[in-house]
Amino acid sequence: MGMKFEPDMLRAYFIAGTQDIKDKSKTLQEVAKQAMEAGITAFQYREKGPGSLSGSARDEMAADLREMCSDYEIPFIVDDDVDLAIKTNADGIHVGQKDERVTKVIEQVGTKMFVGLSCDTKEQIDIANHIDGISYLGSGPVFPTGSKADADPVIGVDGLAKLVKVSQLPVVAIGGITEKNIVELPKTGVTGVSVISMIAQSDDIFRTVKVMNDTFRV
Ligand code: TZP
Ligand code: MG
Repeated sequence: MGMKFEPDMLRAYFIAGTQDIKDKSKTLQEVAKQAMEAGITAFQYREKGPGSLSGSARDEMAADLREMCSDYEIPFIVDDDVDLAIKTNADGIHVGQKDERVTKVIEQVGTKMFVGLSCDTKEQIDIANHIDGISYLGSGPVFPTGSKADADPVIGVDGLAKLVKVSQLPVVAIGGITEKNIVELPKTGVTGVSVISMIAQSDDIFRTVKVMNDTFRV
């Protein structure tokens, strides 16, 4: 049984896989550890796309990151892969609209972990509102992103605010969030932000994570 979901976990949510570390003098473990030291509130392991690991290399990376999250007492969340999530005793699993259908994932993970779902339209949120077992929604991309080749169209700050209004679940913003544009997000009603490049390519992870926490601290 993993950590129980708390909306606070969405405040400074870091998503990363090996492919997101562009400066190859650093490892994902090193970047993730700095982010944890700096105070991220959740970590999602998303090993996907060109430059990503597979097989036993991925399993070993997942095990390392899982252990680090336990040490720092933040949830370890796995993107998409139910088997990897179960194998690593993840606290949560995040699924997209194109991934295995969320109701099936909820059945598979039972009460072992919490479930997050990506929703970019009002229709998707209307459906999610009626599914038992979803803890939070991720909505975006709010701004143009370079981290996801097949990203859906940008929804913008106003689009995000409209989605938050119809959601009965806490919403975390995603996509193209920077230390500059993050100031536009609290007014939309989101609980926090989830970022890849803002942390993975930061020149000062402590400053970056502080900006995230300061922007959303209640
Ligand atoms: N889903 C929608 S946008 C995105 C994902 C995984 C990428 C977010 O990365 P970044 O670097 O924070 O824009
Ligand atoms: Mg996905």
